[in-house]
Amino acid sequence: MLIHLVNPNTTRSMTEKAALAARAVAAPGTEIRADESRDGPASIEGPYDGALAVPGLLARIEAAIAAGAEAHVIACFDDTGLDAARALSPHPVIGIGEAACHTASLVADRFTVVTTLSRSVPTLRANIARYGLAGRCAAVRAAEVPVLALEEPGSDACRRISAEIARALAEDGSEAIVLGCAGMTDLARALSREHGVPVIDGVTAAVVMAEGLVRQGLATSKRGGWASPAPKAWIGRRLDQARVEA
Ligand code: 5HY
Repeated sequence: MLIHLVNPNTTRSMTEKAALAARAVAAPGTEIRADESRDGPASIEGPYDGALAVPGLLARIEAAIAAGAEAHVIACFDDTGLDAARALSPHPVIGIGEAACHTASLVADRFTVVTTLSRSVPTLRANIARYGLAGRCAAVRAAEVPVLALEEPGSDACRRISAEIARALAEDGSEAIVLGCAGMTDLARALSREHGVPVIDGVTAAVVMAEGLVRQGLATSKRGGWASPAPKAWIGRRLDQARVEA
């Protein structure tokens, strides 16, 4: 089985970190092919970055379909471009945010999401409501850590995230924590040991869900909003189509 893991931001080190986590949980017969957008922001922090990241993401989805991918994992906790990618691809598309929150709901009655910056919170809250999990998510908290601080060796990002988890467990009535950024994927096990609760990483959750859908022979229904894109007149440059590599 070939699963495409795509980072919608343009930071290669974050892609590689997510790919490592994906390969650690993938079944023996699963190949993970990881890439990142080639046109867009270095990190996604809020709706403006999220909107600008979508065309570059779709170009990578298109290229992966041509390369034989059987499912896609969008490795950004905002589930950037998830609906558009589900319309574009005939294969299952899983966002790490949706996967992580559903996984948390299977191991805890209430969970708290700990993400990076406050500007990311409204998008995550809206997604969680759309996924039907608002009643299970006690809070979405920001550790006030910029996304790219997670890529800086020696930053205090992990300490700040751990402190926010401690506050969540003390104040939210939560029984599990969801890490609200793909860049946190390498912190889940240590934070779970430190705090004694399940700490869910979306990359891991999404990969096993993608494998499960492929094994069941399931893919996105094309009857409604995720119907394949209709041909359309266009004016201006397109960044959503994979460039033919020179
Ligand atoms: C992510 N941004 O997972 C999100 C997290 C956030 O570039 N990768 C990003 O802060 O919204």
